[in-house]
Amino acid sequence: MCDTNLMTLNRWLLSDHHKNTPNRIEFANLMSGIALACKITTNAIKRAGFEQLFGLAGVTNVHSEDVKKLDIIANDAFKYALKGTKEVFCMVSEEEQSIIPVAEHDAGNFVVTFDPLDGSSNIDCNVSVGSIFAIWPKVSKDNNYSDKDVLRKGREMIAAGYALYGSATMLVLTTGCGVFGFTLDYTVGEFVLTHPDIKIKPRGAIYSINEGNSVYWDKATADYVNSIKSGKNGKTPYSSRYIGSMVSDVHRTLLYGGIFMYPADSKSPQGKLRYLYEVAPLSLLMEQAGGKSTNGQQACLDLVPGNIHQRVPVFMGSVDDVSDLESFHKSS
Ligand code: AHM
Ligand code: MG
Repeated sequence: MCDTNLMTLNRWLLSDHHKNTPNRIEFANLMSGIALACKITTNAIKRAGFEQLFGLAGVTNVHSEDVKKLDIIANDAFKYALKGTKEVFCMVSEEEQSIIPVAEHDAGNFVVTFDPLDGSSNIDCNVSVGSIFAIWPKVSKDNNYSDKDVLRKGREMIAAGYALYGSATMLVLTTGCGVFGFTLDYTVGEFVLTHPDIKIKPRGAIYSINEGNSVYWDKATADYVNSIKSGKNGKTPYSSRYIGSMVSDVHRTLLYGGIFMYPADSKSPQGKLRYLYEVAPLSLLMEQAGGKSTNGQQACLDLVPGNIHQRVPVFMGSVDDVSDLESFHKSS
Protein backbone atom coordinates (compact mmCIF):
# COMPACT_ATOMS: atom_id res chain seq x y z
CA MET A 1 0.00 0.00 0.00
CA CYS A 2 2.84 2.38 0.78
CA ASP A 3 5.96 2.05 -1.37
CA THR A 4 8.88 3.32 0.65
CA ASN A 5 11.41 2.72 -2.13
CA LEU A 6 10.04 4.56 -5.18
CA MET A 7 12.07 4.62 -8.40
CA THR A 8 11.69 8.33 -9.05
CA LEU A 9 12.98 10.06 -12.17
CA ASN A 10 15.91 11.56 -10.29
CA ARG A 11 16.84 8.26 -8.65
CA TRP A 12 16.64 6.51 -12.03
CA LEU A 13 18.89 9.15 -13.64
CA LEU A 14 21.51 8.53 -10.95
CA SER A 15 21.11 4.72 -11.05
CA ASP A 16 23.40 2.14 -12.64
CA HIS A 17 21.35 2.52 -15.83
CA HIS A 18 23.37 5.70 -16.34
CA LYS A 19 26.67 4.62 -14.84
CA ASN A 20 28.46 5.24 -18.15
CA THR A 21 26.71 8.52 -18.92
CA PRO A 22 29.21 11.36 -18.90
CA ASN A 23 28.10 14.30 -16.69
CA ARG A 24 25.23 12.30 -15.23
CA ILE A 25 24.92 14.58 -12.16
CA GLU A 26 24.64 17.66 -14.41
CA PHE A 27 22.19 15.82 -16.65
CA ALA A 28 20.04 14.77 -13.67
CA ASN A 29 20.04 18.39 -12.50
CA LEU A 30 18.95 19.55 -15.95
CA MET A 31 16.16 16.96 -15.97
CA SER A 32 14.97 18.16 -12.55
CA GLY A 33 14.35 21.53 -14.23
CA ILE A 34 12.36 19.92 -17.05
CA ALA A 35 10.36 17.86 -14.54
CA LEU A 36 9.58 21.03 -12.59
CA ALA A 37 8.38 22.81 -15.74
CA CYS A 38 6.13 19.81 -16.52
CA LYS A 39 4.67 19.86 -12.99
CA ILE A 40 3.98 23.60 -13.17
CA THR A 41 2.35 23.13 -16.59
CA THR A 42 0.27 20.20 -15.27
CA ASN A 43 -0.96 22.40 -12.45
CA ALA A 44 -1.80 25.31 -14.78
CA ILE A 45 -3.81 22.99 -17.06
CA LYS A 46 -5.67 21.40 -14.13
CA ARG A 47 -6.47 24.85 -12.64
CA ALA A 48 -7.27 26.58 -15.96
CA GLY A 49 -11.04 26.45 -15.58
CA PHE A 50 -10.87 28.06 -12.13
CA GLU A 51 -8.21 30.67 -12.86
CA GLN A 52 -9.50 31.90 -16.27
CA LEU A 53 -6.45 30.44 -18.04
CA PHE A 54 -8.28 29.07 -21.07
CA GLY A 55 -8.48 31.15 -24.23
CA LEU A 56 -6.27 33.44 -26.23
CA ALA A 57 -3.58 35.71 -24.88
CA GLY A 58 -4.30 38.28 -27.60
CA VAL A 59 -0.98 37.94 -29.43
CA THR A 60 0.39 35.85 -32.29
CA ASN A 61 3.66 33.93 -32.29
CA VAL A 62 6.50 33.52 -34.78
CA HIS A 63 4.36 31.10 -36.83
CA SER A 64 1.48 33.67 -36.99
CA GLU A 65 -0.57 31.37 -34.73
CA ASP A 66 -2.83 32.76 -31.99
CA VAL A 67 -1.06 32.27 -28.68
CA LYS A 68 -3.11 30.84 -25.79
CA LYS A 69 -2.64 31.95 -22.20
CA LEU A 70 -1.44 28.46 -21.31
CA ASP A 71 1.17 28.61 -24.12
CA ILE A 72 2.73 31.60 -22.39
CA ILE A 73 2.62 30.02 -18.94
CA ALA A 74 4.21 26.79 -20.19
CA ASN A 75 6.88 28.69 -22.14
CA ASP A 76 7.78 30.79 -19.08
CA ALA A 77 7.79 27.69 -16.86
CA PHE A 78 10.29 25.96 -19.17
CA LYS A 79 12.55 28.99 -19.53
CA TYR A 80 12.71 29.77 -15.79
CA ALA A 81 13.10 26.14 -14.76
CA LEU A 82 15.82 25.47 -17.34
CA LYS A 83 17.79 28.63 -16.60
CA GLY A 84 17.46 27.87 -12.88
CA THR A 85 19.40 24.63 -13.24
CA LYS A 86 22.49 26.54 -14.50
CA GLU A 87 23.09 23.65 -16.90
CA VAL A 88 21.79 25.29 -20.09
CA PHE A 89 23.90 27.04 -22.71
CA CYS A 90 21.07 28.27 -24.95
CA MET A 91 17.51 27.26 -25.85
CA VAL A 92 15.04 27.20 -28.72
CA SER A 93 11.30 27.39 -28.06
CA GLU A 94 8.46 27.01 -30.52
CA GLU A 95 7.05 30.21 -29.06
CA GLU A 96 10.10 32.42 -29.68
CA GLN A 97 11.53 33.83 -32.88
CA SER A 98 15.24 33.46 -32.07
CA ILE A 99 17.64 31.35 -30.05
CA ILE A 100 17.11 32.17 -26.34
CA PRO A 101 20.39 33.14 -24.67
CA VAL A 102 21.41 32.29 -21.11
CA ALA A 103 23.56 34.81 -19.20
CA GLU A 104 27.15 33.65 -18.85
CA HIS A 105 27.00 33.36 -15.05
CA ASP A 106 23.95 31.04 -15.36
CA ALA A 107 25.14 29.05 -18.37
CA GLY A 108 25.98 25.34 -18.56
CA ASN A 109 26.81 22.81 -21.26
CA PHE A 110 23.46 21.64 -22.64
CA VAL A 111 21.37 23.04 -25.47
CA VAL A 112 17.62 22.45 -25.02
CA THR A 113 15.00 22.79 -27.76
CA PHE A 114 11.36 22.56 -26.70
CA ASP A 115 7.72 22.97 -27.58
CA PRO A 116 6.31 24.07 -24.23
CA LEU A 117 2.68 23.21 -25.04
CA ASP A 118 2.03 21.16 -28.13
CA GLY A 119 -1.51 20.69 -29.41
CA SER A 120 -2.71 24.14 -28.36
CA SER A 121 -5.85 23.91 -30.47
CA ASN A 122 -7.05 21.20 -28.05
CA ILE A 123 -6.49 23.10 -24.82
CA ASP A 124 -9.84 24.79 -24.39
CA CYS A 125 -11.89 21.60 -24.85
CA ASN A 126 -9.89 19.64 -22.28
CA VAL A 127 -8.27 17.23 -24.74
CA SER A 128 -4.78 15.97 -23.90
CA VAL A 129 -1.84 18.19 -24.82
CA GLY A 130 1.88 17.81 -24.19
CA SER A 131 5.35 19.31 -23.94
CA ILE A 132 8.26 18.08 -26.07
CA PHE A 133 11.99 18.54 -25.41
CA ALA A 134 15.32 17.63 -26.96
CA ILE A 135 18.72 17.87 -25.28
CA TRP A 136 21.99 18.38 -27.14
CA PRO A 137 25.58 18.94 -26.09
CA LYS A 138 26.77 22.46 -26.81
CA VAL A 139 29.14 22.88 -29.78
CA SER A 140 30.57 26.39 -29.37
CA LYS A 141 33.81 26.38 -27.47
CA ASP A 142 33.46 29.92 -26.19
CA ASN A 143 30.51 31.48 -24.37
CA ASN A 144 28.80 32.76 -27.50
CA TYR A 145 26.13 30.50 -28.94
CA SER A 146 25.66 30.33 -32.70
CA ASP A 147 23.52 28.50 -35.26
CA LYS A 148 25.91 25.54 -35.12
CA ASP A 149 24.66 24.79 -31.59
CA VAL A 150 21.13 24.18 -32.87
CA LEU A 151 21.10 23.55 -36.65
CA ARG A 152 22.22 19.95 -36.47
CA LYS A 153 21.23 16.37 -37.14
CA GLY A 154 18.79 14.76 -34.75
CA ARG A 155 21.33 11.98 -34.22
CA GLU A 156 23.41 14.43 -32.18
CA MET A 157 20.77 14.60 -29.43
CA ILE A 158 21.78 13.02 -26.14
CA ALA A 159 18.24 12.78 -24.80
CA ALA A 160 14.67 13.55 -25.76
CA GLY A 161 11.26 13.22 -24.25
CA TYR A 162 7.78 14.49 -23.78
CA ALA A 163 5.24 15.12 -21.06
CA LEU A 164 1.68 14.08 -21.82
CA TYR A 165 -0.99 15.95 -19.86
CA GLY A 166 -3.68 13.30 -20.10
CA SER A 167 -5.82 11.44 -17.60
CA ALA A 168 -2.48 11.17 -15.81
CA THR A 169 0.65 13.25 -16.48
CA MET A 170 3.40 11.07 -17.92
CA LEU A 171 6.99 11.92 -18.74
CA VAL A 172 8.47 9.66 -21.41
CA LEU A 173 12.23 9.86 -21.84
CA THR A 174 15.13 8.39 -23.75
CA THR A 175 18.75 8.96 -22.84
CA GLY A 176 19.91 6.78 -25.72
CA CYS A 177 19.37 3.35 -24.16
CA GLY A 178 15.68 2.60 -24.47
CA VAL A 179 12.49 4.48 -23.67
CA PHE A 180 11.20 4.84 -20.12
CA GLY A 181 7.87 6.22 -18.92
CA PHE A 182 7.30 7.93 -15.58
CA THR A 183 3.89 8.83 -14.17
CA LEU A 184 3.40 11.86 -11.94
CA ASP A 185 2.36 10.62 -8.50
CA TYR A 186 0.50 13.60 -7.05
CA THR A 187 0.71 12.20 -3.54
CA VAL A 188 4.49 12.61 -3.43
CA GLY A 189 4.91 15.16 -6.25
CA GLU A 190 7.37 12.95 -8.13
CA PHE A 191 7.58 11.27 -11.51
CA VAL A 192 7.75 7.54 -10.73
CA LEU A 193 8.92 4.83 -13.15
CA THR A 194 5.82 2.97 -14.37
CA HIS A 195 6.69 1.98 -17.96
CA PRO A 196 10.23 0.51 -18.13
CA ASP A 197 11.76 -0.14 -21.55
CA ILE A 198 8.81 0.69 -23.81
CA LYS A 199 8.93 -1.18 -27.13
CA ILE A 200 6.67 -0.56 -30.11
CA LYS A 201 5.11 -3.52 -31.97
CA PRO A 202 6.71 -4.22 -35.38
CA ARG A 203 3.27 -3.81 -36.97
CA GLY A 204 0.12 -2.13 -35.72
CA ALA A 205 -3.45 -1.73 -36.94
CA ILE A 206 -4.04 2.02 -36.45
CA TYR A 207 -3.24 4.93 -38.76
CA SER A 208 -3.24 8.53 -37.59
CA ILE A 209 -3.37 11.46 -40.02
CA ASN A 210 -5.51 14.58 -40.55
CA GLU A 211 -7.72 13.11 -43.24
CA GLY A 212 -9.34 16.53 -43.80
CA ASN A 213 -6.18 17.35 -45.76
CA SER A 214 -6.61 14.41 -48.16
CA VAL A 215 -7.48 16.68 -51.12
CA TYR A 216 -3.97 18.17 -50.78
CA TRP A 217 -2.03 14.88 -50.45
CA ASP A 218 0.45 13.61 -52.99
CA LYS A 219 -0.14 10.27 -54.73
CA ALA A 220 2.18 8.26 -52.45
CA THR A 221 0.40 9.35 -49.26
CA ALA A 222 -3.06 8.89 -50.82
CA ASP A 223 -2.21 5.44 -52.23
CA TYR A 224 -0.69 4.29 -48.93
CA VAL A 225 -3.65 5.44 -46.83
CA ASN A 226 -6.05 3.81 -49.29
CA SER A 227 -4.08 0.56 -49.11
CA ILE A 228 -4.35 0.27 -45.32
CA LYS A 229 -8.02 1.28 -45.30
CA SER A 230 -9.10 -1.02 -48.11
CA GLY A 231 -8.56 -4.37 -46.46
CA LYS A 232 -7.46 -5.81 -49.82
CA ASN A 233 -5.49 -9.07 -50.09
CA GLY A 234 -7.21 -10.55 -47.04
CA LYS A 235 -5.85 -7.85 -44.70
CA THR A 236 -8.04 -6.33 -42.00
CA PRO A 237 -8.59 -2.61 -42.62
CA TYR A 238 -6.71 -0.37 -40.18
CA SER A 239 -8.58 1.77 -37.64
CA SER A 240 -8.28 5.54 -37.82
CA ARG A 241 -7.38 7.59 -34.72
CA TYR A 242 -6.40 11.27 -34.84
CA ILE A 243 -6.40 13.51 -31.79
CA GLY A 244 -4.58 16.48 -33.32
CA SER A 245 -2.06 16.63 -30.45
CA MET A 246 1.18 15.13 -31.71
CA VAL A 247 2.26 14.01 -28.25
CA SER A 248 -1.01 12.13 -27.69
CA ASP A 249 -1.04 10.63 -31.18
CA VAL A 250 2.59 9.53 -30.92
CA HIS A 251 2.14 8.20 -27.36
CA ARG A 252 -0.75 6.01 -28.52
CA THR A 253 1.33 4.89 -31.51
CA LEU A 254 4.23 3.92 -29.20
CA LEU A 255 1.98 1.91 -26.90
CA TYR A 256 -0.45 0.36 -29.40
CA GLY A 257 1.60 0.34 -32.63
CA GLY A 258 0.67 1.66 -36.08
CA ILE A 259 1.68 4.82 -37.93
CA PHE A 260 1.42 8.57 -37.30
CA MET A 261 1.73 10.85 -40.34
CA TYR A 262 1.99 14.56 -41.03
CA PRO A 263 3.03 14.63 -44.71
CA ALA A 264 4.02 17.46 -46.97
CA ASP A 265 1.06 18.38 -49.16
CA SER A 266 0.04 21.07 -51.61
CA LYS A 267 -1.20 23.25 -48.72
CA SER A 268 1.90 22.72 -46.52
CA PRO A 269 4.75 21.92 -48.95
CA GLN A 270 7.20 21.26 -46.09
CA GLY A 271 4.69 19.60 -43.79
CA LYS A 272 3.52 21.29 -40.60
CA LEU A 273 5.61 19.91 -37.77
CA ARG A 274 8.86 21.54 -36.75
CA TYR A 275 12.13 19.65 -36.67
CA LEU A 276 14.02 20.81 -33.59
CA TYR A 277 11.28 20.48 -30.99
CA GLU A 278 8.63 18.19 -32.51
CA VAL A 279 9.91 15.79 -35.16
CA ALA A 280 13.51 15.17 -34.03
CA PRO A 281 12.83 14.38 -30.35
CA LEU A 282 9.84 12.14 -31.12
CA SER A 283 11.85 10.40 -33.87
CA LEU A 284 14.60 9.57 -31.37
CA LEU A 285 12.04 8.13 -28.96
CA MET A 286 10.46 6.12 -31.79
CA GLU A 287 13.82 4.64 -32.90
CA GLN A 288 14.83 3.91 -29.31
CA ALA A 289 11.55 2.01 -28.84
CA GLY A 290 12.36 -0.12 -31.92
CA GLY A 291 10.23 1.89 -34.34
CA LYS A 292 11.05 4.04 -37.34
CA SER A 293 10.64 7.67 -38.41
CA THR A 294 11.12 8.97 -41.95
CA ASN A 295 10.30 11.97 -44.11
CA GLY A 296 9.47 9.48 -46.88
CA GLN A 297 13.01 9.45 -48.29
CA GLN A 298 15.35 9.21 -45.31
CA ALA A 299 15.39 8.84 -41.54
CA CYS A 300 14.25 12.03 -39.84
CA LEU A 301 17.20 11.79 -37.45
CA ASP A 302 19.59 12.25 -40.40
CA LEU A 303 18.04 15.54 -41.51
CA VAL A 304 19.69 18.90 -40.77
CA PRO A 305 17.28 21.82 -40.32
CA GLY A 306 17.94 24.99 -42.31
CA ASN A 307 16.53 27.27 -39.63
CA ILE A 308 15.39 26.88 -36.03
CA HIS A 309 11.71 26.63 -36.95
CA GLN A 310 12.23 24.38 -40.00
CA ARG A 311 9.21 22.21 -40.84
CA VAL A 312 9.58 18.67 -42.20
CA PRO A 313 7.18 15.92 -43.32
CA VAL A 314 7.08 12.97 -40.93
CA PHE A 315 5.84 9.37 -40.87
CA MET A 316 6.63 7.47 -37.68
CA GLY A 317 5.64 4.31 -35.89
CA SER A 318 5.91 0.54 -36.21
CA VAL A 319 8.82 -0.57 -38.42
CA ASP A 320 6.77 -2.62 -40.87
CA ASP A 321 4.10 0.05 -41.26
CA VAL A 322 6.63 2.83 -41.88
CA SER A 323 8.56 0.60 -44.32
CA ASP A 324 5.33 -0.03 -46.27
CA LEU A 325 4.76 3.72 -46.45
CA GLU A 326 8.33 4.26 -47.70
CA SER A 327 7.81 1.75 -50.48
CA PHE A 328 4.92 3.88 -51.80
CA HIS A 329 7.18 6.95 -51.80
CA LYS A 330 10.04 5.13 -53.50
CA SER A 331 7.85 3.77 -56.26
CA SER A 332 6.10 7.09 -57.00
P1 AHM B 1 1.10 23.41 -32.24
O1 AHM B 1 2.49 23.14 -31.78
O2 AHM B 1 0.90 24.82 -32.68
O3 AHM B 1 0.06 22.93 -31.26
O4 AHM B 1 0.90 22.57 -33.61
C1 AHM B 1 1.31 21.25 -33.66
C2 AHM B 1 0.12 20.33 -33.65
C3 AHM B 1 0.49 18.90 -33.38
O5 AHM B 1 0.36 18.61 -32.01
C4 AHM B 1 -0.47 18.11 -34.19
O6 AHM B 1 0.06 16.88 -34.63
C5 AHM B 1 -0.74 19.02 -35.36
O7 AHM B 1 -0.44 20.33 -34.94
C6 AHM B 1 -2.17 18.98 -35.78
O8 AHM B 1 -2.32 19.78 -36.90
P2 AHM B 1 -3.68 19.81 -37.74
O9 AHM B 1 -4.67 20.55 -36.91
O10 AHM B 1 -3.30 20.53 -39.00
O11 AHM B 1 -4.08 18.39 -38.00
MG1 MG C 1 3.84 22.10 -31.36
